[in-house]
Amino acid sequence: MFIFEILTECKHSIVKKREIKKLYKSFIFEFPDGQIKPVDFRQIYKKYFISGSSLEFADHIFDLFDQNQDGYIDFTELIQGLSVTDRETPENKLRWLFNIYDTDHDGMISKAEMYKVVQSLLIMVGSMVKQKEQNYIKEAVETMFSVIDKDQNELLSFDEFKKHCLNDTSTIRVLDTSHSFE
Ligand SMILES: [Ca+2]
Ligand SMILES: [Ca+2]
Ligand SMILES: [Ca+2]
Repeated sequence: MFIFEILTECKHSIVKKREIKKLYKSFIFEFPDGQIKPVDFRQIYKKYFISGSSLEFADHIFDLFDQNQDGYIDFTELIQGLSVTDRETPENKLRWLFNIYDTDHDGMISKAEMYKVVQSLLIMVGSMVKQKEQNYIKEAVETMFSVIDKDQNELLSFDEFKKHCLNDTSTIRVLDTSHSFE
């Protein structure tokens, strides 16, 4: 089974040791040298993301996964990147999550960025996004901004984001599709 399909299956729970072994087997089967290259990642992206959506986003996600910046995603980085383990501190996790949403790296999350990323992540974990859900995402983004954006400048700073997420884990459940904060 394709590794992203397995990850979709376990997206609602933190992956157990036994499941990690299973994931590792599929990972090695698909990537025998233990590394995902940017070109592989683009192919995964094309298969799982909306057709016609920008490949820049694939490269952005690739960079975030490639924590040691060696140009490859190894198994550990993949698992950590998909937030299916709970080893990291909340602060690190939030920073990672924040960086996913801040696609232009300007230190702020705009509504457009949040909308685009929520949509892309839903598709990455295997949900089809239908028109009805697109409206739902738009509403969810509006609601999130009305609560999180304290100074109402239509942008979320890391500070606003962190303060809110540490107090309200339901936001994390929406933003982090792996539900790993439960
Ligand atoms: Ca790496
Ligand atoms: Ca930004
Ligand atoms: Ca703000």
